[in-house]
Amino acid sequence: MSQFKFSAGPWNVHEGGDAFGPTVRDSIPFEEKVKMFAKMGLSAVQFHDDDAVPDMNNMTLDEIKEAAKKVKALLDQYGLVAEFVAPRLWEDGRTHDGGFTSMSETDREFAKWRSERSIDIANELGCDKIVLWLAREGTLCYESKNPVQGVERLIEAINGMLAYDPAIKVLIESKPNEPIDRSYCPTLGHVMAVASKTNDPSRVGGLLESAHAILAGLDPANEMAFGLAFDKLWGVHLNDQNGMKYDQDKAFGAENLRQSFNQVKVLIENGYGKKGEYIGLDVKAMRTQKIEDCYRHLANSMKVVQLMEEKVAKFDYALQKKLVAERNYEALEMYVLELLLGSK
Ligand code: GLO
Ligand code: MG
Repeated sequence: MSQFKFSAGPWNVHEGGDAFGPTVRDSIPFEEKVKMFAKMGLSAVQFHDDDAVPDMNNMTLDEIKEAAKKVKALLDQYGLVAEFVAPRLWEDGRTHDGGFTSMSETDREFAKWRSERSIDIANELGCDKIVLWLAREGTLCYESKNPVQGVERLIEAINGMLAYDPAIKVLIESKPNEPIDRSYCPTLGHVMAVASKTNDPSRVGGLLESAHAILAGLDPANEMAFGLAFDKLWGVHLNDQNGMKYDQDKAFGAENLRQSFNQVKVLIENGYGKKGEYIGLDVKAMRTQKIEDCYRHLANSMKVVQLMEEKVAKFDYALQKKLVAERNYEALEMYVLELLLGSK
């Protein structure tokens, strides 16, 4: 049994299409996924606004709320809750150049509209967290935007959301690149800085995804620690990533067990989860995977978290203290490796 509660999004069970080839698995209806999430022991579902209300651009506010209510009833039926809602600001024609930082005023208006509707949807789903994965907020062509104005526009957009709903919390999910080349919020440090400049910093925090830290050349556990030090790590997306290449969303621990151990360790040591935070899994099955095994990456990730929890419970803090006093870090490192390899 894990001490954590887990969440995942419907996009984590996907059809396997990539930039170079079509889908390889049939789509699974949303309700089927939710049912399976509950069966697997997940506690919450993460949503993009249009995962909850697919045709929202063509609906009135009342229609959007009505549709979201139905999704809430479905969650209730399976004993699940919504963790967050994220406005999808990267697919629509009006977000080609980013939403909040687009050079077009009409596009920025659309982004504002979508984020306010995301808040309405979150309220209907009974959650108070909005996640901003700023997919296209940055530049493909450096000279196309004024980078200072870009950051200011981002802060202005967040201020708008905070003013729209006095209870909502905004979590920025840092990512250095992909699909954008130069992102305005590449690391959790940037997220903390942006949060501090908003009108209500107490309601703006961060979500750290392991792969995004690795893409920035950083250690995910250290990025989490940075957010924890500010009391602003309000969400995580555990997964794994083989180096600084395209975003892979591999099962947690599949590439780097020591880094995975240290992520679980820093979360446990700092009481992550005690205020209701979830371990979000932002993992994708490999394209090779057949449909009958397309939830396996989620189950494997949960299992690795649990196995790492056991390793953390076994961690010999007295030995660590002694070896640190001796400055014998070779011995400490070897101890960690042996712990992970099962010989300690
Ligand atoms: C992509 C992101 C993405 C977000 C999701 C929620 O790189 O990790 O999956 O987490 O859209 O905002
Ligand atoms: Mg993510």
